[in-house]
Amino acid sequence: GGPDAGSGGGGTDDLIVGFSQVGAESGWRTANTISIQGSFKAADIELKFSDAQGKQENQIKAIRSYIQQGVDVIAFSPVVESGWDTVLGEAKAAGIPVVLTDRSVDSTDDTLYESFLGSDFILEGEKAGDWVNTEFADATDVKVVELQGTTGAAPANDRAEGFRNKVTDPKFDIVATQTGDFTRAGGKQVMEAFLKANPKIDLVYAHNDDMGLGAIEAIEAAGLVPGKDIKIVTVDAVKDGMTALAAGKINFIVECSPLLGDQLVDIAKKVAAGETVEKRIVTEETTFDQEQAKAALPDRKY
Ligand code: GYE
Repeated sequence: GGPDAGSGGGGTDDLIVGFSQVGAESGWRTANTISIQGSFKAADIELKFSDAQGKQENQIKAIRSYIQQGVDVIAFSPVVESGWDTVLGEAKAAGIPVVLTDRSVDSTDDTLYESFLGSDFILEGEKAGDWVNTEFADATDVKVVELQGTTGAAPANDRAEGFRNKVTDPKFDIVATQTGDFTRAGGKQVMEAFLKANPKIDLVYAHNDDMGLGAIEAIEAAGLVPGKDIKIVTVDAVKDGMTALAAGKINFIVECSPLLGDQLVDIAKKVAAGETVEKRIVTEETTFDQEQAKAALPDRKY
């Protein structure tokens, strides 16, 4: 319905959007879910929401069920980058526009989706790397361990790549790298193993705050002081991460914003109306050192 269609004539209130979320692995994810659900509610648009519990097969099932139900728009945050062409082809054949939210897919056919809304994860890894270069400017031998995100996920692949784009000086030695699945428990467990296997660790690069927080527990349990004996740089800047940064246990955080809800509503309305949208919409983000975290913390909403 156009402007004169009257109520019930195909306005926003008739739209139905299906969203498949990754899971509830981190503070970031929880904030992202709250943002998306809140924004659709505020816009009075029906949102069908499903939690894939970290499994691609569950997301594929959810997308197929949204196609079957004939929703107007499908949005999802892909658990991993690969393996989406078939199901996205099915959505396309059904004439349902798809919006990638937060994470991307590695499909070479970009007609399979309308837009990708989310952060530049390579840039985030590069920002972490820039900080490392400055922080260790005078050091000669720096042993680094890396806690990677979920294997095959865009932010894990890209944050690893961005970091390596910058941390190129041969004085840096990435002695261990392993996935902690973006969870606090995973970060703790992997860090415990790293500490046992490596007599000297100078720096932890964790792909998200939660794994960094888990690493802090492991470091303290080993009788070492996080932020001093072992420095820590993470990505996200959720409240628990910022609290640890302000307390001196983390040294630097690269922000990744989970507040994608309002932009997603806007994109969903446009693609449902057949309007073209930007193929790539990048989230704006900053970085925080310990003093900046202290200043930002009182107003931090998530
Ligand atoms: O950094 C991490 C979450 O895809 C950007 O997923 C997101 C990442 C975020 O589990 O905490």
